[in-house]
Amino acid sequence: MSEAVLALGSNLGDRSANLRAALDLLAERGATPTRVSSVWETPPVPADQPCYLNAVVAVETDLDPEALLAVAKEVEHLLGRRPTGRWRPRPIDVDLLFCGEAEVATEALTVPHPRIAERAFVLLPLAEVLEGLLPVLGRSAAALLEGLDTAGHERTGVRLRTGGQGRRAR
Ligand code: A4P
Ligand code: MG
Repeated sequence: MSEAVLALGSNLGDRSANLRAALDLLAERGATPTRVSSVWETPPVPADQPCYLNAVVAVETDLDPEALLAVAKEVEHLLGRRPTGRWRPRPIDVDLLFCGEAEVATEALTVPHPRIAERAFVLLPLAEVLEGLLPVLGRSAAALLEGLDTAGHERTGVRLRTGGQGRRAR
């Protein structure tokens, strides 16, 4: 078993239900959530689309990075995501931030995710799940956040739970 860290984002449909359903579907497919961040409401990048709910989840898994990417894409498809182009609105986005200390650079997959350091919507929830130095990058999420614009990023009251009971709020 190793730990992977995933970023979830939703800006279409019932956004909090989409995040909860993603946790359940990941658990059913061998990526078991162990720690989950707050749910953050974040300004969209680029700005011409609805606001996002973002969260970060640590999972325990036996899946290798390529298999975990396949699971992430399957979960996106099951929750209604269809190809609309990069950075366009979606019911759910599941990105692999870290897979243990692995570094992957293929056409299909880059791990760690290449835009972690420039995305406040990733770093704010990530700082809640990984408090110390980040794998491979060797800096903390809090340190990477310094200098980034976090205006408009707010913790919501939405709660996600680990343990496959994510469909209902506590
Ligand atoms: N791919 C390569 N590496 C990875 C990885 N580590 N994790 C490939 C996931 N996928 C990875 O993905 C395009 C291709 O990237 C996949 O086929 C996979 O083989 P995608 O999900 O269609 O593209 P995307 O999500 O639109 O872009 P990207 O680059 O994955 O994510 P970004 O840069 O994070 O942008 N604004 C707010 N507020 N909140 C958001 O969550 N998300 C994006 C996505 C833009 N703006 C946002 C948010
Ligand atoms: Mg993505």
